[in-house]
Amino acid sequence: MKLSDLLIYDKITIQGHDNPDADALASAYGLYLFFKDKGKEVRLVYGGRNRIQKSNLLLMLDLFKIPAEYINDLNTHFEGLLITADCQEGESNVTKFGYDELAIIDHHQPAPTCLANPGMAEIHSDLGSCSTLVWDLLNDEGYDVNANVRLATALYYGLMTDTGNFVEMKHPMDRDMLDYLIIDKSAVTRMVNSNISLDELEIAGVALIKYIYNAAHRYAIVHSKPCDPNILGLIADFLLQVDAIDICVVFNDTPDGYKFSTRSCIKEVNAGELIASLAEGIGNGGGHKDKAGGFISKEKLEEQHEGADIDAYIGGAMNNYFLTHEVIYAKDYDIDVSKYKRYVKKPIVVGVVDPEEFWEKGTKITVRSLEGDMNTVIDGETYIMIGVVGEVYPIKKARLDKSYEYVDVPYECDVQYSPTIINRESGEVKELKPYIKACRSKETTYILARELDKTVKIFTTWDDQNYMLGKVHDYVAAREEDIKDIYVIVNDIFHKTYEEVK
Ligand SMILES: [Mn+2]
Repeated sequence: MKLSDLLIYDKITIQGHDNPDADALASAYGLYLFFKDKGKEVRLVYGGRNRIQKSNLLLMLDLFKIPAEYINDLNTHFEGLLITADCQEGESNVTKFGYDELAIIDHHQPAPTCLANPGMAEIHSDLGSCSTLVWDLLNDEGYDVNANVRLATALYYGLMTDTGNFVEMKHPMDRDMLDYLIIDKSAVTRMVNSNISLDELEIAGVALIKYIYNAAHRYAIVHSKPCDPNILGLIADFLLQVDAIDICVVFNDTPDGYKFSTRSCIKEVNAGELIASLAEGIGNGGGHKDKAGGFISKEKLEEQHEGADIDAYIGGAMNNYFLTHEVIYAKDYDIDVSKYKRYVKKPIVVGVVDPEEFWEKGTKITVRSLEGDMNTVIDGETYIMIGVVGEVYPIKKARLDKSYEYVDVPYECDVQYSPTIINRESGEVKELKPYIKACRSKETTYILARELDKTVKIFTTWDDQNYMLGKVHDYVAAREEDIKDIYVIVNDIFHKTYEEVK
């Protein structure tokens, strides 16, 4: 669905969820301004038991002139189109009003109760905020949010509060928006300094004394009462400063599930990987190695772990996480060769880009892909390689020339987010795709590998600070010439790239 598809309606109402947070207000406001600009009769509304009371949100409404109306008459009927923003009509945190037509713009999990027909919904649950989604939809319409500093700052604040001050962002588009926005910093500072209400101070205080502690693995779990998502991050940051706590998992109830913040200060546990693992198959999670966030859907938890309440599930999943993860430090580890088979690399086609085609030597660049950001400098030596599943990594020119040859076939790779290259000095962004050349390995590479029957974390000989995660059915591999060079190859890449030597 595009926003311009909705221009057939003359009367448009945008509804945020009850008890709206900064992201609901910002994303609804972006939509409000767009349709207002197109000459539509627009309203921005929310329902629920209470009017907005939190001081940062009242300040936000005032600073950015957001015309949010509180509607408590349940018989209200909105003529024309109703758009629910940062929420889905049909869910319990969305007051039911009347409407003629319905559209949905949201970044939560698609709810089974969602009433919109698919052609009238944009739901992207991998985005950090609904503000990001609205920014993207506005971009597609050629609507520049930076032309209005109030809107740009509101969207920034929406992403900021939904991702624990940006540390829990997990999609490259969130970063794209953050790089793009030109904001009023003093407005953000004012809102940040009226962030916690007295009620929330109490919620955080109660949460902190009700922790569950595991002494063997030095982690704490906290199930907080419902509060703003950014309060979870504050609780988690505080817990991590305790000397006996290395890892913490903090969560609370939302209408459709549970929102999480995780923290870790030890290299053996990556906070982003931990929450992704806890939420696997029943939600999503990601972020950084020290701070991350995620979500578990109530519906899916019930479906896949029948009868489990969230506390029992998290307790069990944390226990399991530490029991089933083996840590390997490659430099002190000898593989048991008898358990490994010999494989040879297939002559597969990968993509390569010379960054000097974009900017001159010495330019600091970021290559952004679905997997995250890779920072490097254009030095005439380092090229960018794009692997079989769209993964991006640097390769030295000497190694490229020695091991690969260019081939005259079109480079094809189907990925959900097309990798971009960003000039960190000028901010200019370009898509990598048109510049990718196909090349093929010309060496015969042999490895020893075995399929994993349990999860491993490998600290390789070239990076002893960050582990590579190998899950069940992935492969642990060692180069035949140097069997200390141990690493993980994920299952689908392994089967596309290697074949057994019989
Ligand atoms: Mn949101």
